[in-house]
Amino acid sequence: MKSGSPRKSVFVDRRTTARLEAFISVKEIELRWLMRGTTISRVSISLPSDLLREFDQLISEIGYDRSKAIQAAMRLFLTDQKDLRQRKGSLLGAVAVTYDHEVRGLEEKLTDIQHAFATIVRGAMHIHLDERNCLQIIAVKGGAQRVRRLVQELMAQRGVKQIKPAMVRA
Ligand code: NI
Repeated sequence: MKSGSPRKSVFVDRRTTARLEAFISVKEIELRWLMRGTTISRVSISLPSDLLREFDQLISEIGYDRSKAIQAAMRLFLTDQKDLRQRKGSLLGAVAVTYDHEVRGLEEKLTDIQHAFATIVRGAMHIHLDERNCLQIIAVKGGAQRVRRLVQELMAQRGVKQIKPAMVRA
C-alpha cells in the first residue's frame, strides 16, 4: 500500500487467521534454523556523511537495506583481502589507490612508502580525478608477502579511500 492512500480494511475469518498464524510460526522456526549458530552483533561505526549518503541512495535503488548492504560489502572486502593473502611466489600487477590529496602530508607519505618498497615498486602513474581526489596506479613486481606489506602500509594512511590490487600473470 502506498503511503497516503486510504487504508482498506480486509476481513479475515478466524480459520484464515489461524492458518496465517501457523504459517508465520513455521517461517519463524525456519528462520531460526537458518540462523542457527549465527549470533548477531550490533555495532556503531563512524562514516563520512557524503559516503553514507551515496551508499544509502544506491542501496535504496537496488532495494537493499543498510545491514544487508554492509554485510555484502564486508564479504566483498574479505574476498579481496583473502585473495591477496593466499597468493604465493612472485607477483606482477598494479595497485590502484584513491586518496584525498588535501590531507596534509599524505602525498609525501605515499611517495615515501613507494621509496621504501623500491625493490618491488616499478613505477607509478598519477591521475588527478577532481579538485580533491587523486588516483595513483602503482606498478609492482615482486614477492607476494612484500606486495601485501605495501598494500597494508598504503591502506593504513589517513586520507586513503580505496585500494584495489590487480595481479596478473606474465
Ligand atoms: Ni592529483
